[in-house]
Amino acid sequence: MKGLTIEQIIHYQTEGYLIAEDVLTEEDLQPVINELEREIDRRARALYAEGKISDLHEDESFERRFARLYAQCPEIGKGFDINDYLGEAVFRFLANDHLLDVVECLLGSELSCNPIQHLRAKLPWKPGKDDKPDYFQNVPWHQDNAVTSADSEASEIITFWLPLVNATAETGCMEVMPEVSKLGYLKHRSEGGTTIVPEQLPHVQPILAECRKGSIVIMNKYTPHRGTTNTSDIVRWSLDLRYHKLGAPSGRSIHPSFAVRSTKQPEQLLTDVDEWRRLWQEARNRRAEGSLHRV
Ligand SMILES: O=C(O)CCC(=O)C(=O)O
Ligand SMILES: [Fe+2]
Repeated sequence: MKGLTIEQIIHYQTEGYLIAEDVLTEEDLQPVINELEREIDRRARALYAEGKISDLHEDESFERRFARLYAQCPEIGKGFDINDYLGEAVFRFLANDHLLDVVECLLGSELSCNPIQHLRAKLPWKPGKDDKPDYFQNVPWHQDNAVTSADSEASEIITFWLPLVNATAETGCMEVMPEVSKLGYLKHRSEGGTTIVPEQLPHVQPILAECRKGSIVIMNKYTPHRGTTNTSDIVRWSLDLRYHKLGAPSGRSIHPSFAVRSTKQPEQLLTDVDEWRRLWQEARNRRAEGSLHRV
């Protein structure tokens, strides 16, 4: 099945979210996982050489190794986001055909990759072990619209959240509020992590959006959602990507958007990873990071 069925599209339009099952194959995801494994290994060796970790855990799986290394030195997670390490496999994945066939069903054939995108390694967390789970890994109730600039008010920016391991109640998945997106933007506050103000948080039974590896949780920019904690002993790796129509404001114009699919202007497509890296480098050189949230 290419893209989404009409029933899935209607579900997304009415509920404000959709769990699209089995969109991505092993072949789609493995290059990204391989790249992350190489990056984890590179970081581990650098920290080992500096004497900051004593055990490389070379034989641990993708699902466990990062947690073992992090426990020895949290610095391993520093600057480990899509736009920081700028890996080629992730860049190629941003234009993955199976993924874009789904995006196209909701946004049409002229597509831009939105620069608000993250790689998350949600670490195992046991209640009582630490005071509070990390905010970036356990985001509270919010709408993604809260982290975009006002010039993108009219842009349809859609979130595609996909795990690289099975995301369950135990490993940590998304919780979403169905239908609430119809209310539009709710007021947020930024203290303690960008979140909907308690007075405006709707009293709606949330859906636990468990999502197997290969499936995707799709949400619109007004869908309230949060991340649940990871109480398992594996790392819940995920990517959250966003797309919008080519030419529409991205909500973060100081960072690079780029064309990933276009029948009208195919010459606009960005396929050169070095150009993508250059665009980010350029943006980084001029950005005033202080005003940005990471949700
Ligand atoms: O991965 C998570 O736990 C939260 C992700 C999120 O808020 C998003 O993808 O917009
Ligand atoms: Fe979000």
